[in-house]
Amino acid sequence: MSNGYNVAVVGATGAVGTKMIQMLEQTTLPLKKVVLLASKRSAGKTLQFKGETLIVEELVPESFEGIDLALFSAGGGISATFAPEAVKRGAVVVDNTSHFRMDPQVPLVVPEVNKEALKKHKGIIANPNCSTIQMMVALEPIRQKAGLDRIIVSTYQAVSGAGARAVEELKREAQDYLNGVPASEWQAKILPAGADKKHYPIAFNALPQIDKFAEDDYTFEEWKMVNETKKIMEDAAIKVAATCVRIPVASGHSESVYIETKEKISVQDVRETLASAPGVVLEDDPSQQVYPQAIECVDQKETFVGRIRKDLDIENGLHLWVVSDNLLKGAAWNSVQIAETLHEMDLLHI
Ligand code: NAP
Ligand code: 3JN
Repeated sequence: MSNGYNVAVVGATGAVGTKMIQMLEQTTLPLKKVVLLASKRSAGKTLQFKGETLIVEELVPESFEGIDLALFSAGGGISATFAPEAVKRGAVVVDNTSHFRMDPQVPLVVPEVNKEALKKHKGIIANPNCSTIQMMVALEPIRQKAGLDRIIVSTYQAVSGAGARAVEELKREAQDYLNGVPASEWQAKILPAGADKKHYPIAFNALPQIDKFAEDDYTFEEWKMVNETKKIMEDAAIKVAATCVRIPVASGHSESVYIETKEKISVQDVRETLASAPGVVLEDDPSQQVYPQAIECVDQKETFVGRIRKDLDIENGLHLWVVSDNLLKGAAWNSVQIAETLHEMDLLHI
């Protein structure tokens, strides 16, 4: 970097990419140039950056000539092909897809939790899955205090996690409902998983399937939460199980998280710990009906935690409600925050 970084956004027209642009507008990183990349379909479209009109370019390997930092969110296949091309040309890649997440050579980073892992990067850094990120931000401070033996999480995930077309699908179905069209006539094409055989309505529904089914009747989204948690926390022994559910919310993932700590910790201690934890906003006052809500976390960078209470039967068991903007902390903000952290640690180079 001479007088600012040249940054490429891959997948700039997508649900995550457009938020990446917003986060770059607010970043503390010194920027020289921002290059917006997408498929041939979107080449020539224009997008605004800090009041300037930028033209979207078609992604090709040469797009990365002179680029210092490349933020990828155009799907795993695109990252597999083009992230190495970017690194070859001297760029550091922060990848939002699952493609490199479990690669032992690639740090998987939530800055509030494991920024030290960045020191080992070899050009590519992986951004975890959105559902994992917010859970890590909420649980790491508790783990530091009392250890963590077990996590059982049920997610309530917003449709924007499945991309811009899924949001359109929710809006279309909601409009059909208001127009009196019976649900059997709605045209579900994307959810629960674009690549799967069957599609079901999401409006006024809850779908206990995110991504396709993998081993043991868990979905890939559920396995991501299990495997990524173990990698980020560097604890292969931690017990994790997840049930991931799509609900008709546009943005903001909510999670019901049950944990068993290794040591006893009071609810008051958990509240105090979380009140001062990085990236966490404590919203927990049942007497005043105060708790985190998806609608209120939209466009916020923090992770909101409430409904903290003891399990009724298990001595070291606790329940929490964890909410965050899936497109910001779950994706675009975590990526830009990784880049800012790399810069602060003088690691934004290969
Ligand atoms: P989206 O709204 O469907 O956007 C997809 C983006 O990828 C668009 O900009 C699209 O450009 C671009 N793209 C598609 N094919 C391309 C190609 N052949 N070459 C270049 N660009 C191409 O999807 P999204 O929700 O933003 O998600 C994108 C990816 O981000 C996902 O596949 C996933 O891997 C990752 N993601 C991660 C998280 C997380 O949990 N951290 C959350 C959501 C998504 P066009 O306009 O040209 O089609
Ligand atoms: O569905 C959600 O709420 C999060 C989706 C994330 C996602 C969507 C498509 C492909 C991912 C991801 O980040 O794990 C991927 C992927 O890259 O595998």
